Amino acid sequence: MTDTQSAYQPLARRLADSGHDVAAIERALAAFAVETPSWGYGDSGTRFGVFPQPGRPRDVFEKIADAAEVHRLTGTAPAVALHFPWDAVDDLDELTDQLAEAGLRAGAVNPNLFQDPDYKLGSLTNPDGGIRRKAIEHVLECVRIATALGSTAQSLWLADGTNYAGQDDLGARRDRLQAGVAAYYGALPSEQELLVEYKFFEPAFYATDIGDWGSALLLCQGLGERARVLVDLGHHAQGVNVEQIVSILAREDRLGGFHFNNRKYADDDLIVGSVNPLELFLIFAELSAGSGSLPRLTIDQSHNIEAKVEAMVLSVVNLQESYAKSLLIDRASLAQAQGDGDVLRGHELLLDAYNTDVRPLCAKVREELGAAADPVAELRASGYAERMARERAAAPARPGAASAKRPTPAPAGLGVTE
Ligand SMILES: [Mn+2]
Repeated sequence: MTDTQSAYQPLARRLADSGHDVAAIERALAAFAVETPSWGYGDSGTRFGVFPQPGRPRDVFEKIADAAEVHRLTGTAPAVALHFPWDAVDDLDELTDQLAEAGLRAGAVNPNLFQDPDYKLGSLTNPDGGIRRKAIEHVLECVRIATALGSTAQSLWLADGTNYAGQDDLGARRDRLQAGVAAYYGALPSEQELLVEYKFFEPAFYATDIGDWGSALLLCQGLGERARVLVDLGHHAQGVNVEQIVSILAREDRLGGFHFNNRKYADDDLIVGSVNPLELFLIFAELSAGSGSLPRLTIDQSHNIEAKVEAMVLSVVNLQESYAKSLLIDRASLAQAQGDGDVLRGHELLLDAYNTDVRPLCAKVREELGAAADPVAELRASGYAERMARERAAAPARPGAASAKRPTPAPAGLGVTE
């Protein structure tokens, strides 16, 4: 018996004895899919500094190779979210081919409306009509790129906002915002949806134009049914109940997806589940409660000191385990306890699922997918990071692709991630 089997069998027996359909849970886990972000593989840091890592990808093709390694190890990361112009290439067909060869697909396309010096006072909400038109041109270009790559979503994070009361007219900015996103939404082919992300502060420090889930939801409701809200776990004030936001948006059929990361203080972009694994579980508890169909699940991390591929693998594993735990919630007993007004029985049932060690179950499903029982250990044993460091140091960068390094030099901009 392998290590995986000897740990799995008693767990599976225990789950079956307590009434769980273990085969159905394993099917759901096998179908679970996460998008990893191209920008999470390259060098990034804080506004204080960036620590270049050996073997870091220099362009989107090398980022795709890293993403393929994450998928090989986890069996659960088949798509790569892309960001333009950071991932710009001369030939989009070449990018499509590279994704296919790597066994991956294009995830959401993310426009960049925060880095151009013209956007100092905003992009879609800028008081200058010429700059607003430039911003709209860029998002329309992203629609064309997504169409060429077969991507099915635009993922909009707008850094726009003001730093001082009186800097601009808040109502007029809202009007400009609505006009801008209407132009964006109106250009989408039917297979693409628009995901609208919100963030309460940074880089704007007084009033962010899409600052919370309510203003994002109102915007989406004004656009049409293919506009949905994207929840980034790092974009709320301390103590906000994110799982309740998830529940409300799902109820309204406006939950478009997630940017998973974790925070302790602000938008820290740390490894998923590293700070508050219970919050992550409670979010999955909401997602698993309904029809069972999941929205788009994307990782949004910017690693500073940690090894990038390893950090991404760990995040995917943490997502798998959190989702697996949410599938173990005894929903019938939970409904019974809630109906009875038994305050702590419901809480206890959630904690029963949360405290179950699902690692053997996830390992077994990963092995059946042809991935690794222990992805982090296998990554380390494989020597992938060292091999990339050698090969990429020896090989010239590929022509026709933008540099993986964010084009703004430190210190400006590097602390800003969406
Ligand atoms: Mn984000």
